[in-house]
Amino acid sequence: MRIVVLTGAGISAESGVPTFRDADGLWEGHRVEDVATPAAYDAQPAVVHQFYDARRAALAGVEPNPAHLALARLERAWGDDLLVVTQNIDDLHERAGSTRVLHMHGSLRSALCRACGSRVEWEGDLGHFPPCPACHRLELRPDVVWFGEIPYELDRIFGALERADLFVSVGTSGAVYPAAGFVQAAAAYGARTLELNLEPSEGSHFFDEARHGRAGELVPAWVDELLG
Ligand code: BJW
Repeated sequence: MRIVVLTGAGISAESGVPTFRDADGLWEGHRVEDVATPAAYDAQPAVVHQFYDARRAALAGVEPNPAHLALARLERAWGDDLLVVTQNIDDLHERAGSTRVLHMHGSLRSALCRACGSRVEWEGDLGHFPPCPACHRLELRPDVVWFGEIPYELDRIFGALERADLFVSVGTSGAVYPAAGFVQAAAAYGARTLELNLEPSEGSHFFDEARHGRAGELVPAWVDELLG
């Protein structure tokens, strides 16, 4: 059985990473249009860098939770027939031990050069406009996908959805496309679909089955079920 798991901010919530749209979410303190569009970056690069530099620094203080660890455990048992597609830019799946992870909205652990297009591994801040290691221009921006930009890895993701027997969505509101449409794509290709989320997502009715509760409990229980 080939499985694709889509994860969103809700899977990292119990690690202490704020979600986007919950009451205490990340964008309560930031207007989305101030930080999550290329136009906003052009207008106020220092403000946008400060926001992402703070989120990158905060990664040092958080750990994978039982939901990340359960998906890594599943990968050890399931091998190449499991793919995790995450909308998250944190690195908690990798730190839990998952290796088959696609970051469709980019990563805090890399920087993108607007001059030469290089994606380079990055640990520290970007707000002081450091030179690109490849072309030396001062054009490094956060390597994240903002509204109006094309997400990463779509060919591989849709290829995996086409082959999937089971599609599972964890901790995402279903508010942002194209990820919000993956459930319909997977179903059209013939996969069974399962939602694991704190509450019904915007697309909950598209799933064959939905279980509602905390990812830290639902995901380990689902993995236990699969592994028998
Ligand atoms: C728990 C929990 C716990 C809490 N346990 N659960 C009109 C109609 C349709 C589409 C569009 C439209 N107008 C524009 C568009 C396209 C646009 C879009 O979707 N806009 C919508 C607002 C309508 N999309 C784009 O622009 C995308 N690009 C694109 O479409 O390119 C064109 C194209 C694509 C493909 C083919 C051809 C053309 C790009 C989208 C980029 C999104 N970027 C962001 C920021 C990334 C950087 C950063 O992190 O700052 O990505 S936005 C933000 O939302 C972030 C997230 O990855 C994304 C999704 O959020 P997520 O993960 O779902 O989080 P929340 O907070 O929304 O939900 C958390 C859930 O967890 C909740 O349900 C909670 O209940 C739950 N939860 N605790 C379990 N403990």
